[in-house]
Amino acid sequence: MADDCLFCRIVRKEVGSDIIDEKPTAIAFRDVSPQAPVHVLIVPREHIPTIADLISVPNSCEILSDIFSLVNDIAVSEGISQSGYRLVANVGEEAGQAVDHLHFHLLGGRFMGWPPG
Ligand code: DGP
Repeated sequence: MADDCLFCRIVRKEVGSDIIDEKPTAIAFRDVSPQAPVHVLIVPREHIPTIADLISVPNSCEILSDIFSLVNDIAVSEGISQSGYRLVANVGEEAGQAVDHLHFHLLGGRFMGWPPG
């Protein structure tokens, strides 16, 4: 845990968020600035800065299993498992990663394919 990390503070429930579901090593909450009708962030409880750092974490398999279980469960509960959804993880500044705590954006509920609708 990092004292000054926003998502660590959300995990510790020191900062309020709309938490949707939780697993032993990961939690899911709604993005404060949604880019789609469904926009959920799925984050490990442990402070892991990026995907690139995940490989050196001893329980990385358990964390990934919890994250992808949450993705599947939330896609069903939010009604986007059949229509489709996008799963995005930004890594680093150039990709637009603003919060240095690994997170997956689960986006759905609108057309995101090509050509734009
Ligand atoms: P990224 O740019 O990939 O690091 O995405 C960070 C996301 O975090 C961005 O879509 C907005 C979201 N966000 C920032 N601050 C908060 C917050 O305080 N609460 C919640 N729920 N989401 C936040």
